[in-house]
Amino acid sequence: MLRAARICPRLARHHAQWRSVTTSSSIQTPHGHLPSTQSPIISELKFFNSVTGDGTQIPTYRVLDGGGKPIEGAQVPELDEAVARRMYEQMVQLPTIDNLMYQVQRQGKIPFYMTHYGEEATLIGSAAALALDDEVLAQYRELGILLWRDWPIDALMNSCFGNCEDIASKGKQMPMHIGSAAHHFHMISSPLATQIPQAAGVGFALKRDPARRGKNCAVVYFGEGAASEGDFHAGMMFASTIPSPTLFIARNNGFAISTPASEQYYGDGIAARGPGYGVHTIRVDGNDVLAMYNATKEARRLCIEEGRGVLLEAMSYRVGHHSTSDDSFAYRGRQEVEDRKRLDNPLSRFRLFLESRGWWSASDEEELRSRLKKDVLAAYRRAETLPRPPVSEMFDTVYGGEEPWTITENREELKRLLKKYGQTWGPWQAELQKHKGAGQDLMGS
Ligand SMILES: Cc1ncc(C[n+]2csc(CCOP(=O)(O)OP(=O)(O)O)c2C)c(N)n1
Ligand SMILES: [Mg+2]
Repeated sequence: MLRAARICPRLARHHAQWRSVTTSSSIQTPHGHLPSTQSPIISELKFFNSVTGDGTQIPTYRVLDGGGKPIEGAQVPELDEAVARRMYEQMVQLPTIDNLMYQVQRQGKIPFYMTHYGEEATLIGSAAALALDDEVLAQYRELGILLWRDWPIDALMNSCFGNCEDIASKGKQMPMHIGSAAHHFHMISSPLATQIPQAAGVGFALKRDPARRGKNCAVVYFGEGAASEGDFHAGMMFASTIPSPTLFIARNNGFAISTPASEQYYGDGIAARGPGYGVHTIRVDGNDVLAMYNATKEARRLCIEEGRGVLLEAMSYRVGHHSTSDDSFAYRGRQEVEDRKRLDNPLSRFRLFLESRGWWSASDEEELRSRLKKDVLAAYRRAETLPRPPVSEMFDTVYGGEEPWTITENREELKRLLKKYGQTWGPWQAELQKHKGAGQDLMGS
């Protein structure tokens, strides 16, 4: 009473109205008198801090053990031999490309590269479970998805070198900022997590499109570090409140450059956040390609059938440095990395499984490795010798539609400078020779 007497008249009026509504016999709420929740009423004063109910961590779904044997009760997916072999081949292709491109960057031939070591199963297991025309919005460490969709290695090399055959960006993007509209893989952009709310929008667009509704979903990949951005929450919120078939795949590889995952969250990883948004959620052993395959397939089914978001957290370990701009031994021990590689290697786990089925042999392995090496090397050599795009290309297709005046001014300015210095100043002369047309497309016009 005392308290009621102290509150302002407007609030007192509100309280009186509220009392009359909640005591009215016409209101039938099954759980008492709380208008915005179906929550049961209890008398025990109790806080909670776990989504499992009993305080334990969210479990991790797994099919194969470390020796490639199905664990008790696990459902092995019905993959035929050809698909299973292709999955393994694609997994091996990733480190083959990474080994070469890392060296190529070290030789100064490309400015940047990012490896996928340790995440081969996360990438190929999920890629194989998606439809080829599901819309993928990725972060930057997801080359495996595009390769699974038959994006040629030549295309990757051309984009790393930014040469005249780099179809997607004509040399405008950094290496590993890949994309291909034909492969339903949206162009990577550097600012972390921007792809997450965009994916919820793409999912919504799919839902509105009669030709794709119930057929496709949007799939967004992001690291556990990116999940600390506000955009993660915005994306989850969109997909949950404006329901859209959006599959969120968090690659929890333990690091965001030098920040360990333990400093990225205090709760139970990324998966614990899903139920907060009313989103179906699963945590998966990301080093187990069959677990990733099964979980992604089911997540995709849920997404499409219910037209709602689903969250999958793939647990793995980033074996490589963050990128060629990073030396991870400045913040983690060499031994830790060696131990992880030895104890839980996604490639050898799957290879042992294939061998146990009689689907793989030592000679298959030898043949594969030498074939992949040859193919990757050939693509690299081709890309390295191709010239850069004509200089004027850098201003084209930056924006769709009408060209903004800033681009027009930039082009005119460069034309003026090239005319002044392009044929007399050594460094510019040398740079121009690397471009198709040696700058004549601008200087001559
Ligand atoms: C908004 C924004 N902040 C910071 C960066 C710099 N940055 C690039 S990658 C990265 C770490 C991301 O880690 P994670 O999301 O876990 O992905 P991983 O590299 O482990 O695959 C950071 C901080 C950025 N690109 N964008
Ligand atoms: Mg990470």
